[in-house]
Amino acid sequence: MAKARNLTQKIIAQHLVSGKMVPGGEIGLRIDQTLTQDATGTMAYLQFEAIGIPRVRTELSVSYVDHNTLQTGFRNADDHRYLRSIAAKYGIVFSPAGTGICHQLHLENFAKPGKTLIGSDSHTPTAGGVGALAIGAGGLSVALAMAGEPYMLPMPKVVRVLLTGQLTGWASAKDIILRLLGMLTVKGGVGKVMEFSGPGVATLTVPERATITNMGAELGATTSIFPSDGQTKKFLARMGRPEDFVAMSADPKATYDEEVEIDLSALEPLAAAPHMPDRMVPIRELDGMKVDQAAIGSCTNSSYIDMKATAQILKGKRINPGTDLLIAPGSKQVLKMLATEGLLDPLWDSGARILECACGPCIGIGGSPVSKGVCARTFNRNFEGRSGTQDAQVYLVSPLTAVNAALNGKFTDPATWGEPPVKAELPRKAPGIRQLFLFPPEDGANVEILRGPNIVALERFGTLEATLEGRVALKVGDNITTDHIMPAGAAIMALRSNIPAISEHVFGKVDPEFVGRIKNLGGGFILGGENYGQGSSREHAALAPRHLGVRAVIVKSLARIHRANLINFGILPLLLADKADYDILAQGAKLTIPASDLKPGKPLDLAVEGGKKVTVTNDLTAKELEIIQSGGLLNTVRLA
Ligand code: MIC
Ligand code: SF4
Repeated sequence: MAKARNLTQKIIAQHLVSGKMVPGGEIGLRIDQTLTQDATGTMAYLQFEAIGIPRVRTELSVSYVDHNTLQTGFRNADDHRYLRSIAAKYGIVFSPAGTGICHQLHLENFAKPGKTLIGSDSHTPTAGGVGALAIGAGGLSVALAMAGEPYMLPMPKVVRVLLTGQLTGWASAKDIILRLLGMLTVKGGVGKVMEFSGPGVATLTVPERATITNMGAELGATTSIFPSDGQTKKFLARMGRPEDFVAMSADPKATYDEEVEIDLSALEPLAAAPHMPDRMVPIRELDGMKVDQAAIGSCTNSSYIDMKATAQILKGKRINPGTDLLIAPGSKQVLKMLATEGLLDPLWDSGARILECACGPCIGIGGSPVSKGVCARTFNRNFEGRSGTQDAQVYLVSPLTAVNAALNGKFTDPATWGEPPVKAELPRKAPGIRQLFLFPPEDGANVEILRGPNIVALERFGTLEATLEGRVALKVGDNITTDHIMPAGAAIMALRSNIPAISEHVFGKVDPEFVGRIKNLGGGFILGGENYGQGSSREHAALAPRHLGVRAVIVKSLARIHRANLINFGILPLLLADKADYDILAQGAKLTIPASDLKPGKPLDLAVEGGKKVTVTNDLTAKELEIIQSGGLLNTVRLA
């Protein structure tokens, strides 16, 4: 009899191209679908072009424009035109600016139960809400998947997240994931898939599930997934694609590597306090704190049900005059449903600002709060300065909490909020927006690729030298995010397809002297703590440092996507064998790395100036080491 499998194992088994399903061991997965967004997409497609094949080899690839939609100047507009031409040439569906946020759109229009999806955005797991195995990755990894190459990753452990009971009162899906983050922390999910099961699952609609799988990214998890069941069937039917439904769940006797339990009945409205998504605090403990800005949107909480609840609460009311309220519906479909049902009026009449269906304030592209402003935002990340205001205090909350804060001008005890609105249901037949996507012609051979001056040709990196000598150019602490390494915001993100220009901003908010210093040193190393490189999938956080001459990062532990990006661009990810050595290595220390002695999984002694030595180890596979030795992944696969 076949072995009982959980849902994750089932989908992996169906897509396994190489390796064994033993946690930690390397596996290769056949990828059915890919998605990119514009901020990571330009680089991903430059890399895809360099691979040199005439058409994508996936079942479906979609290129969304949702991040850099402010377009102050020609740069982003040039990028978008390039993306549009690339899509037509290579057989990719194109979603123009303003259509919506990639994850919301993918969930509504393309995600399918049981399929594998990788996306050049860390919140790709949103599609786990319909039972897809959806993984965030760097742009080059996505380019390879579009070329039909298997996606390589360590076989994850599977954690059973057992949901019991049922949400009551003002508690909502966002509070489930905030609770899980509070329990497991921002590195608690590294190397793991969060698989949701138990009686509580059936009580959650697909948009609620997607809020949870979306923000599972903040656990550092490989992905998060819900079974495909009656709720999924209903969702897909209402989205006008009932044929995409297939029931998928764990076998009854399936086993898991770990288990955590959340009793939904015991949940109350929660927040993640500044400046980490795992700093869980009950809203009642924030009672009385003035809120300068509330914002509802982002790929975590911009669904129709989030917007409808917001409109219901705001109906006939005016928000507090001392508080701004920004609302960005996740897609034009959501917007159309609100319009059809007369739900835009309560939003407008309340004094809220309705923004374009895009990422916007979530990534510091507009909507920055006042100095030291306290924000109640329904987003997924509250890293310091990400809002565009360095000293803002961002609390991550549910839409229900955000709207109450906007009305009251402050956080208040949920016990005083009165009756919660009835949970919204999607309309029986949601209006279609399929005509907004640009589907590629059968043959793209004659399509011309249009590039503007902002799109700079890729650099070719050299092979790994036998010995690396240099200094620790920067020493940083734990939980350094890719937002720290390569800041976002409208001005810097406009440079995403110009590596020499964007490199001038590396670590700019952590140490403004860094770029000048590493240039003077002619390259060097970064010393970091635990969970280095968490957060965004932006490969620019590896590519730009490599451009500046960073050849190794030496850390206590690494986040999954950033680790892969370092390898992809030929930077050595070295792990301190003894974490206490972090304290003896100072910024400026001169190190010699005998790189030619490096063996997968084996310790290596680094010579420190002054006669000391520090032992590092690594978790590289033989293939990954080969990639680094070749100067990065592109050098190993280039045809063009
Ligand atoms: C983010 O939320 O940080 C982003 C912006 O969507 C990133 C991608 C990027 O940096 O372009 C992500 O989550 O991967
Ligand atoms: Fe966009 Fe924010 Fe989602 Fe990133 S987290 S994809 S910036 S909405």
